[in-house]
Amino acid sequence: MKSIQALELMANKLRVDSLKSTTAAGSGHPTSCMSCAEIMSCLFFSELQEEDEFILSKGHAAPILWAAFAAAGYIPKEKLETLRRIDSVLEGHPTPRMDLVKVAAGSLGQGLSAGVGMALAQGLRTSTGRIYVLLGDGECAEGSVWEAANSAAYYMRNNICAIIDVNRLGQSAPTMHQHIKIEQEIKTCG
Ligand SMILES: Cc1ncc(C[n+]2csc(CCOP(=O)(O)OP(=O)(O)O)c2C)c(N)n1
Repeated sequence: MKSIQALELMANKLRVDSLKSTTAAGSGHPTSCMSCAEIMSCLFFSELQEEDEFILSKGHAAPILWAAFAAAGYIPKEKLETLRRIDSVLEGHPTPRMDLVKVAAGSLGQGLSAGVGMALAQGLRTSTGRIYVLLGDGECAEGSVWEAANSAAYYMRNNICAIIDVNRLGQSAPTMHQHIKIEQEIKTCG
């Protein structure tokens, strides 16, 4: 496990690499990468084990997933510059065209459902691996997220971990709850 300081440095490296690749591509969602840099750094360089799986449900943040794979040594760093090129497997959203990706993501609200399926399959294989799913807070407005959460609870899977990047923003406006504390919200609603 790396030190907190090393994880902080790694988060910033992932930010820089995401900015560089989206700048080279001339498109993408760099700010969605910026807000989840610490989460990605801690997952990839402290938490994930050999048998674990990771699903980037907020798939538009793919540049930081590619940056994490490069930093972990799975793909050459130079390849990051090929983001979104027609002949590159580093697409704007993750797809299994890139062999480290198991689940296509980008249509928001679907990653947790896929993760629950994978968690059930891990259980059948008696694997000790866990499934980690990273969602956006705007994405959580999708009802399918909560149906998946209910399924996970129903089947009592304890090998799935959903992480929400609460950056307060959706695509074009703040999210419904932003950073407001629940108690405050209840008070406002009377
Ligand atoms: C089903 C679906 N609807 C709409 C979109 C378009 N879209 C792309 S990013 C985005 C905002 C996502 O916000 P959030 O989940 O909070 O992620 P952030 O980028 O803030 O981390 C939307 C609506 C989509 N990709 N999928």
